[in-house]
Amino acid sequence: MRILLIQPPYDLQPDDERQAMPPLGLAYIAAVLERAGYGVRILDCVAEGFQHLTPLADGRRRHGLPAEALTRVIQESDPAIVGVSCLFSSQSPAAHDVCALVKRVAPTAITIMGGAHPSALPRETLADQNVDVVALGEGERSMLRLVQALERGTFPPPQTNGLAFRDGDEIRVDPLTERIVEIDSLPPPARHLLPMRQYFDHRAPHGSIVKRNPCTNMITSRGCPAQCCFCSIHNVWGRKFRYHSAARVIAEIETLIADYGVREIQFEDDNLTLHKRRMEEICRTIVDRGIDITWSTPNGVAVYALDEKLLSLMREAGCHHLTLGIESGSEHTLKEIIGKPLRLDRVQPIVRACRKLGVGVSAFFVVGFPGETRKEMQKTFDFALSLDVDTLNFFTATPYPGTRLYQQCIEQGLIETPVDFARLRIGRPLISTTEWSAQELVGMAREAQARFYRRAARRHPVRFFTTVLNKFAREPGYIARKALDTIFPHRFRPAGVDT
Ligand code: B12
Repeated sequence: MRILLIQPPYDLQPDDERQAMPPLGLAYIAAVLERAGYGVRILDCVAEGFQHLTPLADGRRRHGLPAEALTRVIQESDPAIVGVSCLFSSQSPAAHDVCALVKRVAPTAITIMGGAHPSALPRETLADQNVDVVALGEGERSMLRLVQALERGTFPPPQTNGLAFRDGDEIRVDPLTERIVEIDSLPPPARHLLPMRQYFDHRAPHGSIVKRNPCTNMITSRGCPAQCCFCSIHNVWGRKFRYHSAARVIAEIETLIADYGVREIQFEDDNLTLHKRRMEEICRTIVDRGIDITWSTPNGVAVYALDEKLLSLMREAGCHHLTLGIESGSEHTLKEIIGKPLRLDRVQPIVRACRKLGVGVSAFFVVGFPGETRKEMQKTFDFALSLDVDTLNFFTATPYPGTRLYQQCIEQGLIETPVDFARLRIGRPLISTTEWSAQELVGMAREAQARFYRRAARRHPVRFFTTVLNKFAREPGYIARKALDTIFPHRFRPAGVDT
């Protein structure tokens, strides 16, 4: 059984930075398949086609291998099964194009798509005849079952838990109910199948705050119990927090150092520190063994899962930057609209503790939820600007499929249907209410962001310019746009342009 797993290209908005990092989901799946004796190839179109940008409509660009190069790999691999990852909705046009190409080049191959987007919308995904199967949520077991069944010439597999597929004229969806309880039972991600050297060379990891290279990513837990209305990750992992043991995390770090000379790690967990004792054990072991690693949390950590003692230990264990998902400066919005279990009075002490310890801090805020008033948004801007952080981001609420926000927007007719998934990006507001329009949100967020940049440049010039230079080295166009926005924040661009 020849199996090819593909990370499709990313579709970039006009001023997006290029990013390329190991597709850990495919690497976890490949490891399970290899352990069961199957030969697997992973093709990361983004890393392998890093220099390649194909223009699309609306000024967007497709970043990654062009169709001709992908065709060659499919021909060479002659796969029986092709797994395609579709982590975010905005990647779905590219993921469907990859499936179409597979069906043209290798018509007998079975295509299976997995990731956050198809997990939330299996029926819509299977409306495309080029997709044969959808994996719902974590894909290791479902993929293995599918491969084993196909090898025996059986389809659908006897156990369909976690799979969706066409059955005659019908679409069958069997939601994932049996999640992997002990995730340590999974082998470590098969990084040996990834072009690791290329990720290090491209230097385009998650966000630009990297202290040392080579830098790579890890994920040490699955599931987040919080019920934030805009977050879609429960479609992949569910809400129960499951985690790798401290010993397993340390072993993975040590392997990354030994095999690839890694010096920095970006933890992509949704709630890295939720299990405090585990986090303490990870940090203590790093310190006790003198493991030479620095790390950050670009996907965000929850303020409610941090305290000063833990922060101090994290700092000692190499943590140099934390991104805090605060979301709102209004208690009402946090509690009644978003549903995040965060008390705002906990935020300042955590930010101050980070400053005291020398840990850099970024903060994420989101405005523009249906039901949110201008006054509440103003509270968010004021609160955010009261924090002594290194970087601040104001995103506009984006209705990702499978979230309460998406459901609400569809039910109340707040977004256009059919939804244009390519436009589901955090800086591109789609929602307008009777109180404010999407276009106004862009202006408000941009004005607040500009105030932050101006203040940061005045108060902490060295810190500010180091951050800017860092980004400039990677994407000069991006910095030029941000500079213009800061100098002319009132200049209105059409709605849908990134803030
Ligand atoms: C790192 C990351 C990124 C990286 C890219 C990651 C990569 N190349 O692997 C970057 C920084 C580029 C990124 C960008 C964005 N991201 Co992002 N990202 C993540 C993050 C934090 C971790 C992904 C990860 O490594 N997971 C760990 C691995 C093990 O899990 P996995 O990849 O999901 O794979 C498992 C399953 O999904 C499934 N699976 C996945 N693929 C396949 C394929 C097959 C064949 C099968 C069978 C199964 C399968 O099985 C895997 C193993 O169990 C997730 C949140 C999260 N914790 O997962 C958000 C997440 C995927 N991102 C999200 C979003 C919204 C975005 C953006 C759109 C945000 C924005 N800026 O507007 C952008 C899109 C950029 C673009 N150009 O279009 C959302 C997706 C929601 C949606 N429906 O769109 C998520 C879920 C976050 C959230 N809380 O909602 N992101």
